[in-house]
Amino acid sequence: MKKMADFDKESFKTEVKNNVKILYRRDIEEATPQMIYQAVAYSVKDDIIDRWIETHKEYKKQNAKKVYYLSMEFLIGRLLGNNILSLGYYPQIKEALEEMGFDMDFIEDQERDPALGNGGLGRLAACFLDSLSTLGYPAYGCGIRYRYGMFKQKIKDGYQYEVPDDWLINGYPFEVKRAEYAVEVKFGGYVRVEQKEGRNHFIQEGYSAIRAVPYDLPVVGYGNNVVNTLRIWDAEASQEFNLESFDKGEYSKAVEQANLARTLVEVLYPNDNHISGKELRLKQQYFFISASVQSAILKFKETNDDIHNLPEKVVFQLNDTHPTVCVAELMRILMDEEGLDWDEAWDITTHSCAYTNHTIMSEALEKWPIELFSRLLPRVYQIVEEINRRFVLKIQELYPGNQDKIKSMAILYDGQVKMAHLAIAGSFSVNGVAKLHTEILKKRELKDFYEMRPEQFNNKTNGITQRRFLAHGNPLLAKWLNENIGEGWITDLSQISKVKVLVDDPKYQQEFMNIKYQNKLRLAKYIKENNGIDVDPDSIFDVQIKRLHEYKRQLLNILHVMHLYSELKENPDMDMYPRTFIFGAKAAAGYKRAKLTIKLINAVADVINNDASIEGKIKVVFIEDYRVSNAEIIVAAADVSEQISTASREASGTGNMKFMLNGAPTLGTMDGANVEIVEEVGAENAFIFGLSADEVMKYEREGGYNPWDIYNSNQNVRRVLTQLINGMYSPDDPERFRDLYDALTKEDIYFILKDFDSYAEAQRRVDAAYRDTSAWARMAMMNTACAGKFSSDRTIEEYVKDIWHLKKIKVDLPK
Ligand code: 26W
Repeated sequence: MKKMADFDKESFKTEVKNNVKILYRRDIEEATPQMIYQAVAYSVKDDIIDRWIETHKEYKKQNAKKVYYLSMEFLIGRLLGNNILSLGYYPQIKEALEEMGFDMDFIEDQERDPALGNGGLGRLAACFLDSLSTLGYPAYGCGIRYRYGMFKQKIKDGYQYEVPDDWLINGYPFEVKRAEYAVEVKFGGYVRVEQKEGRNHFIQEGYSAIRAVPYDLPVVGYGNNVVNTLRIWDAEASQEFNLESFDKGEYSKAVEQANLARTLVEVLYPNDNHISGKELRLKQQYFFISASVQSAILKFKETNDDIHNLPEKVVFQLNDTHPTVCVAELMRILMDEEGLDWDEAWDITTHSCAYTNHTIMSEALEKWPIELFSRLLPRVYQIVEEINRRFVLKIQELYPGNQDKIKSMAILYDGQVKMAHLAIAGSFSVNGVAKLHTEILKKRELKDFYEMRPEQFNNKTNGITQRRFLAHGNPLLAKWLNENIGEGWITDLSQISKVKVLVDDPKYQQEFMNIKYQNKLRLAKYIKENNGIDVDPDSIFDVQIKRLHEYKRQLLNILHVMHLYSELKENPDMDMYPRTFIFGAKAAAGYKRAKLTIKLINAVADVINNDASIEGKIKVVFIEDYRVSNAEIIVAAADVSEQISTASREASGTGNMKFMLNGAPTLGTMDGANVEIVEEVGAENAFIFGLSADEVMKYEREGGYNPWDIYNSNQNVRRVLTQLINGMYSPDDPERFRDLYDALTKEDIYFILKDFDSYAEAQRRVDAAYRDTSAWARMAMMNTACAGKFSSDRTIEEYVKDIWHLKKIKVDLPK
């Protein structure tokens, strides 16, 4: 076995050279940067493998309880840099590469972002895996190996175009194909009932079978030798069945299966907070769930012989409703394959599954037509029917004669399968992702369920991993922290509060702001290279990066920019601190209004950036293809964090936490985790504005408000609205932005006009505050110092304590 404990620079270099030869039949002098990256990655993987093996030996030895984090999305971002950091070799490898004539950042840049997720939910899953490994808890992430991940965004003429993300094109060095763990997943056909030994046996026949083949990715814990597994499933045609079909002359069936295998994992649905209702998506869901549950049970049986003990050794966490079919699939396996009766199986299932809700947006609540569901999953559907029948009986028992309760809680209703209801019925825990969000679930969205079983509900405020978003993304600040408060924060973020004693000291203030400045230079360079725009690093970097959605209100931000610009044009001597408004956002491909908002941002950027008369006081930048890797650069450079969703709509937000940690105060509404951020940092260190969640919800109960009242009474609002339709930002087509105008003036369901004045006023407070250099530095430092709560390590400890009940594992490397 390779010596694992310490790093040997010379043998590393030799290994890299060797890998180039083995992989590409080339000498290192002839290798492309991509080849070097691959060769380095394989060397690093070599080091990981031993730890990976040891970790799993330990799990087996201890017969440890594991969490299976079931998620359709894992937005892991690049792995090379992070893995090296976790192994503790970052400076050594950087040095070794330098000696070989390569720049570490440049090599890291060769890696394609594995973008197997849309946004918050997928990134949270990735942060959770990082924390689970670092804390030493046994865990599997289970997901899908999409052939194409989140699309790449190109901006042409101000419009978004989607380009397929062929992330596997060069091969992905960190994955390991585990063909030996392939399982079969069945779709369609019919169910035949057979009487045997006094009980019914349910046999699915005439189905299409797909081979689910796992690829494992290592999830490397920081400095502790623990390596968990992210298992992503690929689909292959089921060979045996194909031959059989061909024999029987069922050519179409065989071809059908081959096609299904090809299309099944082809692409990630790029919708965030909106269901597409497509058959293929339900297939994806069942595919990865059936495969994951099967493999979890096989693993369980390796070290346990009584299936009744499953809940003591296995917990399935459902990341939103997307994996909810898990409840019925587990029931199917326990009854049809393990031979348990209904009550035993139900008891095991409801002690093994737990559900996290990530959104209250009604468009995102998953429902499947019964016709589709039962055709695709005939046996699973029978089980859902029975779960529903029993669940409805229980409701009737509790609330005799109350039809409304059944209407609002049944799993099958109106010809649909309601996945959230199935998830709640089948889980022992239901959690929201921030305090406010959980309260809204209890009081409004899931009120009836909460009343029925209050003890089932709990809150787990989200978090982020400080290892990616500070240690890796902001190396200068990381170094400064290490020097001034020690390295403890890397694995215990509560220690970052030690920064508090430094916030009033001019020397530290200056150092802190100088680091911010360096990071702004790094971002300015990125923007110059990628957008061709010069930005002033002395201006305020005001950043809004997140998926584009109406409720997140990028439109409010850009309307305010338009307003500022008008003010400046009317009054050229207006005293304003130079500001760079930075946006980054992908819109779902079919989301017209979101795409139009991108066009508007770019149109406004075009006009403003090219108007020499304002002397660069305002710049607007739309960063193309916002993703995890550039997020790390952008977040580190931000002065202001825009978190401006309509109150009550953003379940938590996690970008808000990344900015806070990197010393950017929040400009935001009292929504999602912003509420807790303000609780931690103090209202004086944030810029809060707008309606509260209660106020928004009150308006909503009363049927909304009338935007024309604001139009008529507020000149500033009227001016920017008029600019939307008078061709100021679309001279070639004044009607271009009519849809945005209509959305705002007809209903304004996101309260953009309602919050406009309050937002503009908060922006003036930012402008004023930034001028006091020392006070601003203090505020920025306070944000960093108070971010301790928002580590995903804290979140994971809460999940472990309240839901998962796992034990920490120690992994020692053999000498
Ligand atoms: C079915 C289509 C679909 C796809 C994705 C529906 C819903 C989703 C997700 C729930 C959207 C999402 O990413 N939600 C975000 O989850 C984050 C992690 O908890 C929160 O921080 C965000 O507030 C929430 O919008």
